[in-house]
Amino acid sequence: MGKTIAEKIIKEHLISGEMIRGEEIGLRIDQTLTQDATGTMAYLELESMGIKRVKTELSVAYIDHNMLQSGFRNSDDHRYIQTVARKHGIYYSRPGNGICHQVHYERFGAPGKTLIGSDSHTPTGGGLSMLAMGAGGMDVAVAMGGGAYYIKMPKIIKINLIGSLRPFVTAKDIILEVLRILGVKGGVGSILEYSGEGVKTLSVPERCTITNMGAELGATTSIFPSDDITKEFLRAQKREEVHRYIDSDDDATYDEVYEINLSTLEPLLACPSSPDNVKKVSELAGKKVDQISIGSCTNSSLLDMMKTAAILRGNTISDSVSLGISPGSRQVLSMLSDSGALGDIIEAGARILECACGPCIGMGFSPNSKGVSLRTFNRNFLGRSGTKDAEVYLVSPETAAASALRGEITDPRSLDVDISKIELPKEYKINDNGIIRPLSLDEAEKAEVIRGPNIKPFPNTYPLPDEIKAEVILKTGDNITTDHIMPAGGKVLPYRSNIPKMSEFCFEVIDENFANRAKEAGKGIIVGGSNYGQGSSREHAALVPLYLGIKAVIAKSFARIHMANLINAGILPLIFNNSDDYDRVKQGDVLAIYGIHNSLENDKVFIKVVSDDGSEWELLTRMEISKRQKEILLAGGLLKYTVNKDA
Ligand code: MIC
Ligand code: SF4
Repeated sequence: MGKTIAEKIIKEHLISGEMIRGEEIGLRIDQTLTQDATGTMAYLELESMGIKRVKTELSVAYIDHNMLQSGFRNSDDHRYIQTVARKHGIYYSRPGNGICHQVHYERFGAPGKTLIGSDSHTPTGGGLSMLAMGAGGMDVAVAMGGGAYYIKMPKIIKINLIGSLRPFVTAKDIILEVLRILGVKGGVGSILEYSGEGVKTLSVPERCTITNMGAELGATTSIFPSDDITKEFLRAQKREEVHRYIDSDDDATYDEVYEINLSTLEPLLACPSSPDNVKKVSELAGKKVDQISIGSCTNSSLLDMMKTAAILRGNTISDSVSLGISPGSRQVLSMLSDSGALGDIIEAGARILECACGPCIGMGFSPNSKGVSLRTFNRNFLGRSGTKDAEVYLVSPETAAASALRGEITDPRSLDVDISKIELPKEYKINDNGIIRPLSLDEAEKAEVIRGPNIKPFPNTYPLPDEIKAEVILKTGDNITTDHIMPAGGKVLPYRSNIPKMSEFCFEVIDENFANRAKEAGKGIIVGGSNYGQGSSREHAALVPLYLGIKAVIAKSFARIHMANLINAGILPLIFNNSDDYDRVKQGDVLAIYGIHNSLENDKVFIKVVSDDGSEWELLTRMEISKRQKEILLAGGLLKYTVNKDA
């Protein structure tokens, strides 16, 4: 039987399990990446597992998230990552070299390879036909040590692209259209595979915009074929030798198929505060805008920046807006500068920010109170920008630049400028001196790993008990993101290596007293709605609740990476057997989860619920976890499981 692109790559890397939808499979991982905000934990975990040298073909540690370096904390963390990386055989991309996903597809990605990264937007590499997935730091550490990465064999959804984009309609509008159709839960348990004639009209950076934001569908990953366009991109990056052709077979079968006609698409935007709240730009045209930010791993490629520059050229931005631009990599910035396009952007009145995540993760450039901010990013979750009452819209660079000129949401098709001739360069400027190579084995032996005082040991994990009796400390609604659980931003990010300090901010955006209540109770349970834990891969969203005594999370459904992170931290994830029971459980109820060890046999878990009026009832929940994950829980988390297994 014919195979899809993803099935071909999975087959080549299959270590355990069968390629049957929903079954757990183990994959050999060729490449890993980490970024600094999740990296310190990942490397502490790598060291605790006793891994001396990485066993992957390539591992890279990027510094791109936490770049403010106010005080010693960030700098200490960067120095720790640099020294631990070099000693363990890992490349180190220095601060300023660019955003991990952008640099990775420019300089390291290769068609047909598997990549996991401690960042949920790792699927960006799918634009280069990699099987690239976001994972928790512990899973990345295990993969660096040569261990497999486990996922449930996903469904494969085909997105058939027909026609070609009209001027000022972009790759961002394609992925916003997919989000409009499928929603933020629509990709859960699936890989999205792009095919059709329309694919041939999209360059690698445009494909990467689409695969990047596939993360917002909850998808395991997204992938494009590897074709002549991929080859040409790699040639221009002087890396043609890593190219190979990969496409689906004609008789490949898909679980679902959607068709998008590129010729009829219009500029779109995602309204506050969810990436699937998609409308046409024309519907909101004229709305006053306070701030505009162009960048992030979704839209910071040279192509995005050149188009932005062409729209801004010879103009001045509106008095009422502040425009910030963060090129995705040093290669992009340097080429913008060489071509003169950077001058056009500066002359128009934009602020040039660092080649880093910056405003996307709330590291500065927060909007004013109740401000309207247009961002070319991938997430507009509540509070993520750093201003809780701001209205954040997600748009293409073209829409952003047009709106910056007028000071209001503007359909770029109304501009009197032609940007259709802007193309990718025939040769990129290659200078890899922002990447520091690992030490040789001999040198590594003697090299010291330098740790600053900000790095605190991570919390203790506990073997799964047979009974848990605890209060519901928090009940949340649907679609709770990891930004709700463990906010990021300039205030909290410096403590990513310090779980006790981070715990003060847990759930702060929706419930300021959560951390205190949890600490007072000593142990607790969280009840969530559907798609609990969507968004980032940050394992802090599990490690901090663990530190605060959370023993179990009961939800209608979980996001993939977060559920794995809970298990890796030794927290029991349970699913309501009947979603209506969610309404009956109240915050403050005391739950007795009993017979847990026996429940591991049949996956049914019974809970006695005692409400504050003294009434009692029985709640049925279930586990949707593999045999291996049960063993991880019994061992007290992935770290202990791995160390015990290798002992
Ligand atoms: C994000 O976009 O939310 C982040 C910040 O890149 C996270 C990683 C993190 O929390 O450090 C992600 O997407 O996984
Ligand atoms: Fe960085 Fe934003 Fe991309 Fe996350 S989504 S990796 S914060 S640019």
